[in-house]
Amino acid sequence: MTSRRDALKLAGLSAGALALGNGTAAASTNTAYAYSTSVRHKSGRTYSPGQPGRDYRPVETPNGSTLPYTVKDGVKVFHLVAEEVEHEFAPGLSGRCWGYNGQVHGPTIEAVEGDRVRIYVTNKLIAPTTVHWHGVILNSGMDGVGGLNQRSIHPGETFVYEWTFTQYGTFMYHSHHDEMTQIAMGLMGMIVVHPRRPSEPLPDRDFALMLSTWMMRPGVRRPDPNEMADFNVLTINGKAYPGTAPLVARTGQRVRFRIGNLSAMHHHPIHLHGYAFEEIMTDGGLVPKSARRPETTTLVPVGATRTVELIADNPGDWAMHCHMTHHVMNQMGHGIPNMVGVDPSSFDARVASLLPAYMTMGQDGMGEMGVHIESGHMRAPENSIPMVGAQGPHDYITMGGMFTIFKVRNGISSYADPGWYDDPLGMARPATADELRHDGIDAQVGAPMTGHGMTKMGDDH
Ligand SMILES: [Cu+2]
Repeated sequence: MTSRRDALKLAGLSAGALALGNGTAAASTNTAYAYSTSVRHKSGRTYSPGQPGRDYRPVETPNGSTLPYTVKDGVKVFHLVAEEVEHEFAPGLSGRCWGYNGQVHGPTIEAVEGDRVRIYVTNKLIAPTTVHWHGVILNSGMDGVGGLNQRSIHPGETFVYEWTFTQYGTFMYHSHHDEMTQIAMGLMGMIVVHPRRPSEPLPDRDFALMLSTWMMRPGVRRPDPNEMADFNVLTINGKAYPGTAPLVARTGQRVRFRIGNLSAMHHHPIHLHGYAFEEIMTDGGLVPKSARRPETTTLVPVGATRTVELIADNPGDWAMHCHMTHHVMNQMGHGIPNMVGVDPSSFDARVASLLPAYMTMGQDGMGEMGVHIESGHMRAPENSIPMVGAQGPHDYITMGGMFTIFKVRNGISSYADPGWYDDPLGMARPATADELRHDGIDAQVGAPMTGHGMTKMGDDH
């Protein structure tokens, strides 16, 4: 399909694009690819560009978007712009991050197996960068590792990458220059490639979810890339709960979650309530049917994607979250002493003479902190969301971070947030005296709830 003339045209295009940048040195070294690759799939077939609706049902990126493209001479042309982005993690906390096309993280790149893609990358950052196409099998010169596969894209330059997708699945893209800084600042996104001839039933709802971790020191607007272990903002598609959009499906639909993880050092066991799902794909490819097993939690290691699927046959509001308990907290300080079971009243009274609004937090655990902060009893530093969750339909939801809600409803025609679920089958509630008597339950059993097991502050034991 690609003639010598087309190849020359490709070369001409890329040289033109490179000339847009500040540097011209790359032009002579990076145009060779146009001759060395063809528009043909590894099967030997040539495909026309995959079209949404005809060849695939588009994926949805909650709190994000899909990167638009144009088609030029049978090639899908995309443009990524790496730039600084003012990003809101959740109401009350925003930061100056790095992202693509005005977003943290970058938009999802979507294509179809056999598609030839050309991706321009413009660097509007203050530092050099590159883009690596994680999990995508392509020729070495397009792999995007700074120094190894190409020279870095300097500020102001536009580079061009081009290849044919010979596989399908869920992949990622991220900076591969000064990864420690640039990934910590947010330079990443998802890649979804649909099969040309699907061997699996097509999902009705298909969600792309990128997990990442940040250190946002209270009062500071820059994520801290130097942090190695202590991350206090944990996000799905760049959002910490209650900033995460709900995942909405209609009862009976086949639902797919494509979960990628580019955290600095944390693997995330993503747990879904109300369902067992099957892990059908990794970034390495399809899991053979005989190797799939039902799970309620899928461990998504750093630098990997896990794709799981279920039939949404259980209506309700279902928590979907990382099961690392500190990963469903917002901006918790981990350096504070353990206050559980400590009665701070005498200490509080003494401090109150100096600081009238002072309150020691944590004697009953951390659950009440978000309520105190939202109700104004406790003031949080500016631009911070310490321990904040959200008001739920029945009480305060004491979760933040890597938490979202899978909302399954009967007969809905819109995927807008349907509000809270009113369960017709009943809900947990206080037991009545009649019920306790009927079933022979002694509610007075056990340790008294106050005064026992509390340590007075200042005691040594
Ligand atoms: Cu986690």
